[in-house]
Amino acid sequence: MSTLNVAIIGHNFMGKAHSNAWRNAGRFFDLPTTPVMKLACGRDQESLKHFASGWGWEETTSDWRAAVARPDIDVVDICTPPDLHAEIAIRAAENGKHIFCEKPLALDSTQARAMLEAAKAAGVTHYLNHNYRRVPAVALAKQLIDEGFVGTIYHWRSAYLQDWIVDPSFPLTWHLRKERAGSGPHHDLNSHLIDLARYLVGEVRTVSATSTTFVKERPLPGAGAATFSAGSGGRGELGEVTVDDATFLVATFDNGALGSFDVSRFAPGRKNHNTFEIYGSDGSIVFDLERMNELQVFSRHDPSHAQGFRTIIVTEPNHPYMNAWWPPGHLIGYEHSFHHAVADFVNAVVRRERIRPDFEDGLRETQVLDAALTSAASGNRVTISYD
Ligand code: SOE
Repeated sequence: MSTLNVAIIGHNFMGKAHSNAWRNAGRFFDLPTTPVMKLACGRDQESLKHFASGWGWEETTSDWRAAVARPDIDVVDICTPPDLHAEIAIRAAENGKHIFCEKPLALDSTQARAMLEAAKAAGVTHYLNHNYRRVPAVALAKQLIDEGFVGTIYHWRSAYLQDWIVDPSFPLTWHLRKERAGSGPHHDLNSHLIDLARYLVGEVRTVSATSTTFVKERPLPGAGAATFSAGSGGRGELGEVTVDDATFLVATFDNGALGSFDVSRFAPGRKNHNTFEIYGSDGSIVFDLERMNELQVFSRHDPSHAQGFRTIIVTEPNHPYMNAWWPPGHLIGYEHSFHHAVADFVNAVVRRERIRPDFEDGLRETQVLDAALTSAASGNRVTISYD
């Protein structure tokens, strides 16, 4: 397989981040085959053609069903809002395409299970792009945990806070409608935290969640309403917000640890504040995406007069992924985690190996998301039975 022809569906923020990675990952990582940016698919033809020419996609189409059926396409990259993920992924699998899908996997567990079953039946590679697993500092945290640095894990404390929706004049985009997004920051951001918790701590067994919606009506979006900036651009009419604006949950893990997950897009000053703290019998690890090249660690085995949190600058060549980039101290950014995902995905496709997180991880993550929604609605703690 000398090339992998890629079709991307969706061309906004994630479309750009993925395009950058498809175009450049092979320049920094020795890939066993060359990804070809073959086909870009979207609804707005003018912006699609601008996107395709800017990023180097060879062709464009408005027909995703035809795109995923083309015999010359090997990989389908799904960058649409979550409500389209299931139909596209299942159709792509049925056509024998490998699938690179943005998070969250699906609107609910029923969709997630159907996606997993279709991908397994087709024998294709299926990847769920929780890119933060592939931030070097996060991958180093995993390495340290596996080496026993923290020992038995007692606590997982996490938060994912942003502020781009706090302005009541922000329009009613798809992110604020349940039928499009599944939920608000719960699907958007807790999906990331749950994936990181599963990666670093283990399976979640029970959840107790509380949600609220602060702004219950918003201006309907005008044409091309900006996704992440305030200002309505709307037509003056108001529409109902049908998702949470914030969800806080407490969880227990199979390994006995206790966890907390706080997500909100109403936290002024928090721009992309994805943070976790892990406390164990032997030590602690703390990560903050807004300082993504750093990892804070504490070891109880340091000499007592020298104990304290210390900062690791995660840019050494022996740190995960970093030997592909720059000399120590030369920091990398958000976009590099997508390069790492594309490189690992291409290797998994060629080697016919599982890449994590995949749709099975996505199903379990969605079962946690669903359980939390059930808990928030009932006020009761919910136990998850992964069947
Ligand atoms: C918006 O909350 C968003 O773009 C998420 O959808 C992404 O998954 C996250 O990485 C950055 O913020």
